[in-house]
Amino acid sequence: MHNRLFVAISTMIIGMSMHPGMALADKVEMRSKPWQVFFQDPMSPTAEKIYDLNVFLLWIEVIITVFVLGLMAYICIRFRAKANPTPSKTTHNTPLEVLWTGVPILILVIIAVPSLKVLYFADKTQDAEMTLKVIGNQWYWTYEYPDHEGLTFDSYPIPDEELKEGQPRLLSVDNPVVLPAKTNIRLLMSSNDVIHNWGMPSLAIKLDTTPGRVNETWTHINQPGDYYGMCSELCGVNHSFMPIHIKALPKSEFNEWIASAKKEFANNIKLGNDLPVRSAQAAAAR
Ligand SMILES: [Cu+2]
Repeated sequence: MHNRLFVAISTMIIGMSMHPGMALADKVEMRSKPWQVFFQDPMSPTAEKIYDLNVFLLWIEVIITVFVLGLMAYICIRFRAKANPTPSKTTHNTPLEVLWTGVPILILVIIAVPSLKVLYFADKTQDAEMTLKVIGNQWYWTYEYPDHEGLTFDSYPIPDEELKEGQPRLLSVDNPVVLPAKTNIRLLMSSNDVIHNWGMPSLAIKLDTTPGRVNETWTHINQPGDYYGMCSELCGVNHSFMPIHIKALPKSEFNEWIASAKKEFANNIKLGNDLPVRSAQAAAAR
């Protein structure tokens, strides 16, 4: 137990002082490890920025906590009753009051500037190379590739008794969503029934899929590999059984996969998508 606690605390301290980023393997597997306390390694530009912002905020918190703790200790010792038999009746001090109003405002402004920068960066990409549409259902995900002739399929969790060697429990699905690595991908999210949330920690994506509206974000997966996430909005009894598995492939392998998936899911292919994305142009061009 102490050992685990030590590992947890040292991971946090290491996490606070360096940017782990780039794992060296050419294929990564991104999911939480037992007793992990800090973030998963950031694997997209947005995730890297959020990770760095979090470390920055953590240091500001450390400085404030140490300062307040020191101040409390100083007050407890310096102004203790024993050493001050007749207490001072001082109440106001204008310069001090200006200072303790001004400094927190300054700290908030210092935090707001990088926060807003990251928020706008994560919001949308100006040059998407492809679009993925994510649709939440009770209780599975539907994926659509409007740029690839409306290729679409459902993604269900694999029950425990059907798991194969190496497939993580409660995270594996029958049809992973396959995406090209090192590509700017526009993500459009919606839902067929209730509000779900497509949460992928290592890419720093956590966006509600809301019935009747389309939410947009984007990603750029730094490395090929397996990325695991979950529905992150309480959506009903099987909420904990709608995992997300992204299989990120090098671009050339992705194109091969698209060709085979078009055959495998031929019966699902939808033309004239219901979203005003490029599929309509693609259908018109045929
Ligand atoms: Cu859900």
